[in-house]
Amino acid sequence: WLQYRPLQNAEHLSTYQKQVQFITLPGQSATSEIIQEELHLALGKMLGTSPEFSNSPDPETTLIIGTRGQLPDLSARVAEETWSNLDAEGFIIQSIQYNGENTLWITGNTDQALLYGTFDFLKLLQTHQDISSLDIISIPKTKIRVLNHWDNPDRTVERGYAGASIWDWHRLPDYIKPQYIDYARANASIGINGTVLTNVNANAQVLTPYFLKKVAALADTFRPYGIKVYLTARFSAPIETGGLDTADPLNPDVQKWWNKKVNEIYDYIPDFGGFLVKADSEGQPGPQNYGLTQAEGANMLAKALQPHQGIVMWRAFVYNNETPDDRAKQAYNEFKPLDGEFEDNVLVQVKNGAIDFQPREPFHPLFGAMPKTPLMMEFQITQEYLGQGTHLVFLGSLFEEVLGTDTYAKGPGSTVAKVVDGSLDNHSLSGMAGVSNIGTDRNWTGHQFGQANWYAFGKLAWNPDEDASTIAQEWLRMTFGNDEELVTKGKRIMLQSHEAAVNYMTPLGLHHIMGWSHHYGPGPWVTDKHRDDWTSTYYHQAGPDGIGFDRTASGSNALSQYAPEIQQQYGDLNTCPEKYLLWFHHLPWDYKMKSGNALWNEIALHYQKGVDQTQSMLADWESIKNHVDDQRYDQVLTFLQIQHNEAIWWKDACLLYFQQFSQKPLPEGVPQPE
Ligand code: GCW
Repeated sequence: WLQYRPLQNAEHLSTYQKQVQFITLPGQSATSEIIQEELHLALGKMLGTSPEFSNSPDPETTLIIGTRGQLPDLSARVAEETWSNLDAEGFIIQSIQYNGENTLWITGNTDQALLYGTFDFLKLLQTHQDISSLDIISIPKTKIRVLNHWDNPDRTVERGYAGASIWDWHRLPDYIKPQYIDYARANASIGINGTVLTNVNANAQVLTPYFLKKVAALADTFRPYGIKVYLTARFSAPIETGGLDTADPLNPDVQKWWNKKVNEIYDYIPDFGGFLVKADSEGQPGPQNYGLTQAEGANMLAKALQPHQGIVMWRAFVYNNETPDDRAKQAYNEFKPLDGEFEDNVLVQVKNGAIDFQPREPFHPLFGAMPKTPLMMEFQITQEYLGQGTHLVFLGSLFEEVLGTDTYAKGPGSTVAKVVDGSLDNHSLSGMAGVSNIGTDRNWTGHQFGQANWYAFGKLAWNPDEDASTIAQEWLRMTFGNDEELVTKGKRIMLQSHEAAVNYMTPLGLHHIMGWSHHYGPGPWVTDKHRDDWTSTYYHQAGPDGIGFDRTASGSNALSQYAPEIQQQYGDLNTCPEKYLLWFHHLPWDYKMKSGNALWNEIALHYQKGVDQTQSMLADWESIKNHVDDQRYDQVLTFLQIQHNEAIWWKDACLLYFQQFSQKPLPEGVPQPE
């Protein structure tokens, strides 16, 4: 999206050229240099101009980019309260009269804010907006906006579908690949201010000096872009790399070891962000090994980081596959009682849903349930359960749906977004994490449209209330151009793509019926063949009597973990949104849906609809062929064809499998699989 496509004869060309002719940029920092370079690149490519830069405003100035401190005479134009609200990252873009000229002013309290403002200004030009009278104030609503790389030290990427890890550990610290710079530019342009470089499942070697030197080189590269680095910390590191015989968080030697380790990290990286931890989950060690709570584990690391202002992002993805209880309930049961017990520099990082990044899940019941603890959202940008590297699924819609849902934690209007941005419970620490889909693939994300998911994540982390449709449109304009037909059709493809995937994979609240372990393609017959608690019907519970997971009081009662309003709404078949029906209810095959159709028929029609939607996505893409360059056109086309064929595969496989229980014919309009 930083393509800076030439405007050629576009309507605004001459206005833009005039507005950027003389730029005042008083800053001297590395970040100021980046601003200047970005403007050179962007304005040269888009407008064919090479602006003149000066350090202080002169009479000809048309664009001023400076902080409050750098421009004392201008700063009085902004109210004291606004300056304070802007904090370190918020920016203003304003049209002003200056020396009798129509001048644009980009300002904020720091050079970092100016960089964000500059990218936003360039977005306005890229998307052909009127810039004659601007009055924009943009302040991020969350503090920590991070990518989570599931990148291993050997450069494999867990659930990565875009090639190897971009971190070329072997050549670091001496060789800084140009991709790192572009990575930093792309992230800064959407407000991402941190990156966890390593996989939550990675071993402890990432905390050894051998790696820390390399991490420091990346931190130095990213610093002027406002991006901090973080690392994953394996709980058993004191044993694995420290020579201790325990990792018990209450053992003073263990605490000492971590204090020392953290001090050492800060010697390498003075502004190190902190740790992301996966504990007591899927084989990872944790405080449970010592009979202790998640809070006791997190607090030990938090204490080590406190002197350096570092944070701990402690994942709530804690579950035990040997527990016969509903997996969807386990994180809540583990964490809810610990509310108030975490140190101030701990965020609990919660996946959007209680199972695992399914095509659609109701929001995680922890949101709204731990008012004394800052809860960080964890979205998955990489499409583990959503067609991986070949299906076009715009996740802006999924993120928007989750963030916009009301938890009722403090009455109506207590949306997940408000929990996450800290406003519901007055937390100053807040954040959003996105599991990265970036790799060494030439187009960064494997699928061209995977970039849109990275983009949407950044935008929604900055402002969790932004709408997916605006984001899609912006991204299309910057990535493919401003042709109206292209934008209209491209948007139509993107905005129906998530619903399409839900339809052809897991309609009406079905979940986790993907192929075992790899999670690609259908596999309702095998849920997890290595876990005896998860039988072949664990998640969908299909049998002759019907289908769906009863999570009401007559079943696992996971529903009781939500606020009473949600319990009532989702618990009652008349009001439960049909998109969550089989998540919460087990129903007979002939259960009558709102449409009047029997459940079996409705399931079949949803699968068919998903197939039809992929067909129309394909047709829309074909119809905009002449607006897209051949290379990108052909790749997306091929992937859409794969997606369409695989939607049929999903439909046929799931319907044939479920039909053995329903014993019913397919409804009209749904062809019998061959
Ligand atoms: O769903 C699972 C994934 C694992 C992942 C885990 C997690 C990083 O299949 O690959 O491990 O989630 O989020 O920890």
